[in-house]
Amino acid sequence: MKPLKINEKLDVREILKDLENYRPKRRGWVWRTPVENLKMGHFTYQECSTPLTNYISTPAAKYFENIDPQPVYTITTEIASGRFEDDIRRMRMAAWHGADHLMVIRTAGQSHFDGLIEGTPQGIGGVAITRKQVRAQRKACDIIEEEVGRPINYHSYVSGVAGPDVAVMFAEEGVNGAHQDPQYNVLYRNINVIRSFVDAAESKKILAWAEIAQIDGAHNANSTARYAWKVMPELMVQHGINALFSAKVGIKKDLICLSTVPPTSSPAPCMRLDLPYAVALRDIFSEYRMRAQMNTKYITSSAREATVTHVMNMLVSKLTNADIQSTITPDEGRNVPWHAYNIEACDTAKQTFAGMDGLMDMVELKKDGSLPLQVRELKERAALYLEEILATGSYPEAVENGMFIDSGFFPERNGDGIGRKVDGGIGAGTVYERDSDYFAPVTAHYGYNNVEQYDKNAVNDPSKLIGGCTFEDPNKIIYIDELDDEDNVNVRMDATERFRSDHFLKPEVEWLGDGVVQLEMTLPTDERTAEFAALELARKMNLQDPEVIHSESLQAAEGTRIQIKGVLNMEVDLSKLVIPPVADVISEDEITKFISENPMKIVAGTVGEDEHSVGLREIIDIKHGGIEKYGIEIEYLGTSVPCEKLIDAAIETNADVILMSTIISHDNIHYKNMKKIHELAVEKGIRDKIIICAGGTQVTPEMAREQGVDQGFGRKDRGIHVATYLVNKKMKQKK
Ligand code: Z98
Repeated sequence: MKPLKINEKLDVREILKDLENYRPKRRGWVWRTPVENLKMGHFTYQECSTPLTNYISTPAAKYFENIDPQPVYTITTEIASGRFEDDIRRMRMAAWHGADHLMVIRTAGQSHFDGLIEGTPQGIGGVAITRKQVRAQRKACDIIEEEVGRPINYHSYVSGVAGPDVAVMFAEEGVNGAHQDPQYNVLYRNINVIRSFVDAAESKKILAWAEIAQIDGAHNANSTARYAWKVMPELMVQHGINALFSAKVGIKKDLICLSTVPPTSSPAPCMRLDLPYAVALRDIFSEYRMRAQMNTKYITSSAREATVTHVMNMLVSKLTNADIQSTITPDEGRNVPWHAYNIEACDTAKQTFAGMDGLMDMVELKKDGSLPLQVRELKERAALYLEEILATGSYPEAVENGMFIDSGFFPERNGDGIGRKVDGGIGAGTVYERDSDYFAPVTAHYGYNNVEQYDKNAVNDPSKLIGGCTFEDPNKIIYIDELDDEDNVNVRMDATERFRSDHFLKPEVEWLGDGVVQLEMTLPTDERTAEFAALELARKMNLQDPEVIHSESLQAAEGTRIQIKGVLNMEVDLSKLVIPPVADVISEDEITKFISENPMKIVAGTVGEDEHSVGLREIIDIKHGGIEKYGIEIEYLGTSVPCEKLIDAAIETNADVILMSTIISHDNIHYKNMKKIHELAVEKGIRDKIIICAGGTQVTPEMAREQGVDQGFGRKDRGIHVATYLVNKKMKQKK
């Protein structure tokens, strides 16, 4: 595929073209490359990774030469709106904002599928994992990573009864990361425990071969248990079971990632509980990697609160050096996983870690006091938990006894654990012993495979007997394009084709042309009244299907903050849209340089009977970006300065510019004074030499020029606009 052009939309149809023959560029997970003492702008970073070639930095970067320091940690975002074709576009946005781990996963229960499905059906709240979608997205990642200049890890999950089939497909299609944890199947999807563990052995063997990084599912206990902070000992055991299982099957330890979430959130005293837990995990599992995520349980519809929680969680990540930082939960938890929130959360992570660069050089976790004591206590409780599993007999029996997700702080028990029968659940009784002549000529197959009888030399390479399986020879992969004539990407894209060109524009939050907009309003009433009033207002604004997505009381009677969403069924015809030219602004450096080479003197004052000096002072004064910061010399004459005095002062000081300000506008006095100053300058013979500028809230540039002054500046203009104008004008005069 052709490289992407920065200012051109990614062409999803191009991605879909000839997909049948597309082969991923590479296999395996890629960690970021740390760079020590990385110089960026005015600063040297201690804990950053290779910078991107193309990026969008956080908004305040404009004050720091637009640098975009990339943390050493992998940044994850989950993109699964249900339409993979729109997710591809969001993947590009996320990569530009610093995400290099793109997950297609949500809470929608995709692991309820019993087999591999094909085509591009639209998922509900998540994407059904099919080969076509995976291949199209990996292909998109292959070109997006070229554009941003950093490898992108593409991720989904190997869970459910179809886990091993999905694992094979992932290995074939160059997927780089996957959730895999048999305990997830057992506890949350009620899949038979024996079946889950047997399937997991097969899946993990394949993940190992394809060097796919694995994330476990232990954290789900935190979002499921009634008191999430009480399941910490159990969670350490869950991590242990999955991590050791994976290592024994052959996954490299640096690709085995524990999925951790902080067990509490403020207003709980979260640091006091979350930090010891994170430290205990890092201690016990020091050979493995950590994927830190937020706890969905505590995410409400407040974006502000979610962001604060996210940042506090990242402090824990920083203090305990988590390798992967997930950013999904602020929007996943709020149930508004839209483009903007995805990107916002990536920025939150990037901003936070850049800001915390070098922190560990200055602070360290205490080796005495409550922290190590709590860490030790958690480890002891976890060890006791393991002992009880052994005493019960086995893991399946412990599950049957409801030991897991019990919200007692072990060894305390609350009796509310999830119990699963050893011979119950989906797929029970479907595990069979291999026959004595069983043989599967495939690569990375778990367990004894009886190959000797066919060829002793093929013991470690059974697929040699058939000239390679799909792992060695991708041409053997059977690619099925679409199965459903109606629910497929072609039909969906045809329906929105109008918005794919540059001609028509409609707002979107997640799907092209979805028309959804979000509105924010404050209503001076109680919460319930406000919600219904807001819906009524939304209907008056012609929004279809309005819904309140957030409401927050400011005070029971005085006010409620409301966020609503709705569909705005309107579009803009871009061919008819009149866009005024961009106001030309010269860079601050250029202005400063020009002024240092061509000193400029200004006389300034408010004219006539006008005491309103604030506007003029703001244009002049350095604090808010006024023009004196460029080295322009200013003689401020004060307020209510007669027009004659401004002209005389300009002559006396040999000024280049008169800056007159006028707020009062009754009887058009502001324009009359402009005319007067212009005429006085003509009369005194200085009009050719002097630039006259007039500013004020009621000034429109055109009308000002009509009075004879050189330029007018209105409500929106700032120092930079005035300085740009003056420098441009002087440059022209010099020519
Ligand atoms: C996360 N944002 O962990 P279904 N397998 C495992 C999981 O943890 C998950 C799934 C499958 C969270 C998402 N995790 C929660 C081990 C989900 C999801 O189809 O929804 O069951 O698969 O990144």
